[in-house]
Amino acid sequence: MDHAADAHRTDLMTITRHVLNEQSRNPESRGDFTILLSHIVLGCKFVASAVNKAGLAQLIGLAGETNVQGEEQKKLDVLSNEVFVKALVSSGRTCVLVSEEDEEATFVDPKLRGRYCVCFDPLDGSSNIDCGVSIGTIFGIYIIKDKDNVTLEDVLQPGKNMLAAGYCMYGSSCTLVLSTGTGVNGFTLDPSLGEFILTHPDIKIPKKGKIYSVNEGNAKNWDAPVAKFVEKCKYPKDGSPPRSLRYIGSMVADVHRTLLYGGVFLYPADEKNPNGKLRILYEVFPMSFLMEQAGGQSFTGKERVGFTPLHFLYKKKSTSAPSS
Ligand code: AHM
Ligand code: MG
Repeated sequence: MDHAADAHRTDLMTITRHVLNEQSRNPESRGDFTILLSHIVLGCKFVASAVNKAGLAQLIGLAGETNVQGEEQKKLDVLSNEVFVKALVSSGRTCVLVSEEDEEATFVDPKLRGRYCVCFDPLDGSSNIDCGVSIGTIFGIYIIKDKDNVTLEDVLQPGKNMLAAGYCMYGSSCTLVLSTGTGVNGFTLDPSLGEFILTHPDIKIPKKGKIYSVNEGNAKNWDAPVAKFVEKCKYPKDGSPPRSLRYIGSMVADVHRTLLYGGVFLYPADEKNPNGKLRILYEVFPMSFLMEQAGGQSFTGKERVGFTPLHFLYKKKSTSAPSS
């Protein structure tokens, strides 16, 4: 038996240990964030396991379909949403949740409320679910000033106010990438331990990248500056070699590759989607937070993403949370 190797494995930096270490540097910390994160991690493990079994368990396909036993099937994204909502509510650390799967925000029962607002896409990359291509969960976390009087206005904060963000990619390995505002770290799920282990400490996006990533099928609807930029990627005029095109169509996977290999990922606004296709609260803000924390940049085309005001999402009639 290789005792040296075993001893090495007992010194693994798990995600919980990592967050506890970060927490111990802040004397005011009460451990709430660590508890919240452990519930997010549980959700990710649950979804990772469901994604792995999807083909076998016939979890793929349309919601509402029945399986051979006559049981109603839940589509993976519906199941993932339920998993995260339950995990986040039961953490006792959230007061409001915004999910891509739910039309309305979920205001947590006053008895179970904590200080955090979590905006998330439980399973992004829906077009890739049924063919086994990488998909992922994206989340962004805000702190709410007054948890007992939380309203929708509290949720519609610009990305620069975000406290932490991350994603979990369910691909050839399951990788959770997290930033709490002091850099970006990547953790890979060790299935034999059931733990996320720090495998990518302090991720920095390479200064130069050779890849551009965009759905070029939309090119006919792009505006002139976007079309010109992509043209330059393919036909550079400065003598540099053309860039390679890589596009998965799962934002988590495309952003993950961009973080590790460098380059640019874009989903430009076009005639069909004047505000772009990606959802700002639970897709664009968290990913931009991570990009900037890794030394990269993120723009809407007009300004830094984190400074985008959310007035266009704000309906005058604000919905109040039920209070205690
Ligand atoms: P979804 O939330 O319905 O899964 O859509 C979001 C996804 C992103 O992951 C990805 O970047 C984009 O949609 C791909 O869109 P398209 O298929 O138009 O290229
Ligand atoms: Mg999505």
